[in-house]
Formats: sequence, C-alpha cells, structure tokens
Amino acid sequence: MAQVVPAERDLRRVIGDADGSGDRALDGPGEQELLDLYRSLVLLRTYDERSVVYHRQGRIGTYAIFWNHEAMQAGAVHALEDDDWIFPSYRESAIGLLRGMPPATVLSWWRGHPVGWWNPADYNVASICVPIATHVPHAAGLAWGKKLRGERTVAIAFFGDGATSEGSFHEGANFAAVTDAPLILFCNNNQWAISTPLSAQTRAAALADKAAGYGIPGVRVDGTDVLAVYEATCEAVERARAGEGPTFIEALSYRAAPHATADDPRAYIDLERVEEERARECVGRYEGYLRRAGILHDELAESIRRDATDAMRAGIAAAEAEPSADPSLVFEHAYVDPPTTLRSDWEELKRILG
Ligand SMILES: Cc1ncc(C[n+]2csc(CCOP(=O)(O)OP(=O)(O)O)c2C)c(N)n1
Ligand SMILES: [Mg+2]
Repeated sequence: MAQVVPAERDLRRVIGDADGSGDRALDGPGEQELLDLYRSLVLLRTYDERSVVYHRQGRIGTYAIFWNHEAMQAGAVHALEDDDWIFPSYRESAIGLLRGMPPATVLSWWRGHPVGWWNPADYNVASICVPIATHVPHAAGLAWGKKLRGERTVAIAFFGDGATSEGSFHEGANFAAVTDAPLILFCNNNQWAISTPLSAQTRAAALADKAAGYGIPGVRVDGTDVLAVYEATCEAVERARAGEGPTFIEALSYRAAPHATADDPRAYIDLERVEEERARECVGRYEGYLRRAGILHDELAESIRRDATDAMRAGIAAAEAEPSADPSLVFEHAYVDPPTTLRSDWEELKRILG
C-alpha cells in the first residue's frame, strides 16, 4: 500500500527562470526526445492559434481554446507508450495529433462533421468528452480491464478543476483506487470552470489533497513546465505498471485565454493575473530552456514552426474538402421510435433545405 500523505505545497519544477537559475536536467530523455517534445508543443500551439482564426472565419464551430495548456498535454503524453490509452476532455481535443491523428480529423470534429469521430482503437485515444468528468469512470474501467487481462497498458484521464466536484470524478477515482487500476488522474487546474473560480469550487487547500481520500498519492506540478509534467507522469506510469494503482496529478496554471470562443472572460477574470501568465507561457518557457542548453537555435525553431503551420493549412483544406454530411444523421440512431416532435423537426429541416 502506497504511503498517502497530503500533497506537497510546492509545485514541482524542472524549468527555471528566464536567466536559467533553477534549471534542472532530467535523467531520462536525450536531445532528440527533448526536441520531439518541443515539436509536440509547437504543433499543439499552432493547432490552437489557427483554430481560433478558423472559428473567427466561420470555418469551425465553437472551439474550446487550450492556449497555455500544451505543456500539460504534451508532457503527459510523452511519458506514455503508444499502447497506453488517453481519455481527453474538450480541453484536450487535439491530443490525438501527438499519436499521429491528422489535424483534419480534429478540425472536422469541431466542424460537427461525422469524419471527425475517429475509432478510439485506431489511436488508443477515446472520444473527446464534453460532459464534465463522465470519462473518468470509463478510463478507470478500461485500466482495470487491461490489468485483469494481464496487459501492461496504462490509461490517463484528463479533466479540469471543476470536474473534481462532479460525482463521476469521485466514482471513477474510488473505483480505480480499490481495483488498483493502472490509471493516471490528470487534473488540469487552470483555476476556472468557465466563470466559477477555484475558490468557489472547493474548500480543499490543494486539489491533489483529494487523493488522500481515495488512498492514492497526489502530486502537484507547475502546469506550464512541460518537463515537470513529463517527470511526474513518468513516475505515475511506473507506479501503475508496477501494479501500485492510480496517481492523482494536479497541474496548476491560470487560464490565460477565454474558456471557449463563445466566452468573454473580461467580465470575471483577473486581467493582471492573465498578463502575468501570458508572460510565462509554456511554449516560450520550454524554448528558453532548450536554447540555454544549446539544443535549439533559430533556424531549427523556425523549421519546426513552419512544419506545424503547413500541417494545419493542409488540415483545414482537407476538412473543408469533405463532402457535406447528410443532415438526416442528426436525427438517426438515437431512438427506435422517434418522438413526433423529432419527426416534425426533421420534416421542417427538409423543407428548409429544399
Ligand atoms: C456534466 C456537465 N455539467 C456542466 C457542463 C457545462 N460546462 C462546460 S465546461 C464547464 C467548466 C468545466 O471546468 P473545468 O472542469 O475546470 O475544466 P476547464 O474547462 O477549465 O478545462 C462546464 C460547467 C458540462 N459540459 N457537463
Ligand atoms: Mg478549469
């Protein structure tokens, strides 16, 4: 049984300040792996920034922005093997790109087109979960199942600070704990659930302290430090593969962009705090670390950015080249006997579409 204590107050860090003080070297990854991690960060950042533009141009629908969450996503995924399962929320919509999913697929999802719904088994990436926390029990069940079959696969579920107040989170966490399921509960604590601040969400001093209630370890990391996230997730993966059960990771940041393209946070957020967070955003922090270590230089950074931009250009072109979806799909497959209102809605839509 793992020793369970309240989570550390100090956030784990590997990347130091801009002057390099506090930089730490990691044992595991070599230069190539460190650059691969940078490539992933840039790909996610480019995906996110382009998506906001595509939304403003009317080319995708409402979009959940993940600007400055890239370090949590890339850091955690790089600690996994390809057989391991990822359960994303809407905030991690593009995480499949790190498993080779084409940008066109995720863009199609945000366009509401059926080709955006991939087969989870193709990438070991579950469907994007929009209801808060309902994927936590799914991830716990998958992880337990893998364990029962004697496989070494682990699963990771990403969710927000707000999700820790949901019943599904508690059920999933408890279930995973009592079955010693190889699960990583990864909490993106950006301190906001749309306009609800963390202070109105919980009386816990730290979200990671909730882990003690399930008898599992809770770890706190700086969510904008991709290497701290990577290191903490590697340790959680190791525990899970060793049969020691789940770990709760709280990655702390401050949401520096609107919740989604339909949100205007100026009405509720601390704008000064947003500016501070933007000044220490995660891609720039890691870029500084790599430059100080002599691993990254202008030309290489430029070519990595260009590759990501090209991938996005090709992605939106491919998504827009898809033939329009059949609108009847919206009405099918939910009911054996559709209610009369649904039938009349469909008749009306057909009339409008001519
Ligand atoms: C079960 C459920 N209740 C309410 C909502 C509406 N909703 C969408 S996003 C959101 C905030 C979630 O915040 P958090 O868990 O912190 O994740 P973040 O968006 O900050 O990544 C809410 C309440 C929902 N999607 N599902
Ligand atoms: Mg949140």
